[in-house]
Amino acid sequence: MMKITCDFVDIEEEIQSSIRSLQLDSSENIEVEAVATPEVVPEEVEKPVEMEEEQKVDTVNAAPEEDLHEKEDDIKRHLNVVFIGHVDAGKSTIGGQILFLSGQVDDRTIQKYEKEAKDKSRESWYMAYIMDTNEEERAKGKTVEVGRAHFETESTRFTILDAPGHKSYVPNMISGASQADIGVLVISARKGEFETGYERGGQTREHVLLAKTLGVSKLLVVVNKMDDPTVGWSKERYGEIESKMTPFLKQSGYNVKKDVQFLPLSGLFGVNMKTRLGKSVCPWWDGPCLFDALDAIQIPLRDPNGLFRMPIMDRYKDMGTVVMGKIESGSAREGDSLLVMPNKAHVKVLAIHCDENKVRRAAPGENVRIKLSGIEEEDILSGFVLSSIVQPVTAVFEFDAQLQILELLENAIFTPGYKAMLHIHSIVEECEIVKLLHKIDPKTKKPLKKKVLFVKNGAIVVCRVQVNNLICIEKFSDFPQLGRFTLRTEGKTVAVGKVIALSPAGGAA
Ligand SMILES: Nc1nc2c(ncn2[C@@H]2O[C@H](COP(=O)(O)OP(=O)(O)OP(=O)(O)O)[C@@H](O)[C@H]2O)c(=O)[nH]1
Ligand SMILES: [Mg+2]
Repeated sequence: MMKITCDFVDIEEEIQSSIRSLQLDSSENIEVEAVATPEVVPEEVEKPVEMEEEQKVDTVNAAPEEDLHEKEDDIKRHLNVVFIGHVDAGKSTIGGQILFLSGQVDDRTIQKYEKEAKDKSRESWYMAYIMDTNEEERAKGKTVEVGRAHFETESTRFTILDAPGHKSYVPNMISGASQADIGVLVISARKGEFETGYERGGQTREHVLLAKTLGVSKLLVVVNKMDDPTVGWSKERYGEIESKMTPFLKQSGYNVKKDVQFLPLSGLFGVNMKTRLGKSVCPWWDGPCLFDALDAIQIPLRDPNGLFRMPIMDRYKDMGTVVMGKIESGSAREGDSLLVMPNKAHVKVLAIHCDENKVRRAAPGENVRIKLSGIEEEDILSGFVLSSIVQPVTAVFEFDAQLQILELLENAIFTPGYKAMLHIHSIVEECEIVKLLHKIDPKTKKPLKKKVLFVKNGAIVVCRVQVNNLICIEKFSDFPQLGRFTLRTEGKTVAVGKVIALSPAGGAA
């Protein structure tokens, strides 16, 4: 039987430490208004996990061995990379520069953007305009919606997800991070900017914590704006940022030696991006450039023969019904019969698109568009799951979860009756905590016998969660990508958790 591996072994341990550090700044008031993201909502993440889970063999969707080998030979690996970090750190600029350096944007377009940026008194934003495509984003110089683009290195096809850094758009950032395999954490080295990003009110910490929780297993920490006059490619400034970030990354659950790599960069001028830094610019840097570092990142292979699961992020009509999302488990092929859950609609796969290319098959981890027959677009909502017919995804109104409380709003008490927004794969749904079952000792990880009436910040608690609409989720131990979630209240992430038991609608718990 195939095994998959994943690194979300011990959520409580990982999160515990990150919380401690977040609590250092307990006054860090991360206010976030929920931004209307009706269609593009958090999706879950493919995950490399150290925990070994047995995957059930999907007899309906399992592709013949030779078929999939043939596929592995003929295409490059694919990785989704999310750009995260505090507002104005340079995420969109780096994204735009990547597209420019990979030949996808020509000089004339850049000149057009330079003019447009100048007209808006945002001269230095022209590179960001490649990623920030809507009027509001360009006028304010802030990403709102997660930007999406593609590029290739020697070994890998990358989908870039350019997340917004502004605190108002954290739900969109969650959406981007939850689709990603790896992250590029962008930090501005400019005097004062690193400090505001890192310290209270900054999004650097919240983004790191969310990324880890959402399954972003590897991070490249890009120290950007090294060209800035306040920095001048200073080794000391770079070292200061690395030494301040390292303990925090450790506390957030990242294995800094194995999973994190730092590198200096100038996104605006494209330095240390496609080619290595010249000694004349920066004599002290011996490491790789961004493209090489991205190319070298290894994440565990996914099992293409697992049960099929694809949370639906969006859908539209295009001479048929097309659904968009990331395949979290199994593979899809033209002609497959699948189920749209929870409405149990039998559908057939008519066509599959990866990026702009039509493909016959798509493997786990791919972001795809799938054309279906047997269902109308209006019968699908984002958050529905395209699933194998054999052992389809579970639809529930209620589930048990192990929760790590991060930081509740002031005066809030976490008791039965507590309401929050549940973000789990592409679902955003109001939920209520209906029962606190027991607490878990953070040290021994053992359940505590004492009856629990309420819990405080930092507690680990097993509780029952209820939602008003049927949702399709899985136990974390079966499909980590469909079983890990965040709870948010008034725009603030208050808890992270994993699903440990499901009460299937209409069935026994
Ligand atoms: N000097 C210098 N400025 C940079 C660099 N990268 C980005 N900037 C500037 O930083 C500002 C913000 O850049 P963006 O790319 O919009 O930043 P962002 O991280 O995408 O910001 P949000 O989307 O709002 O979170 C712009 O004025 C950029 O020109 C760099 O490497 N050097
Ligand atoms: Mg941006």
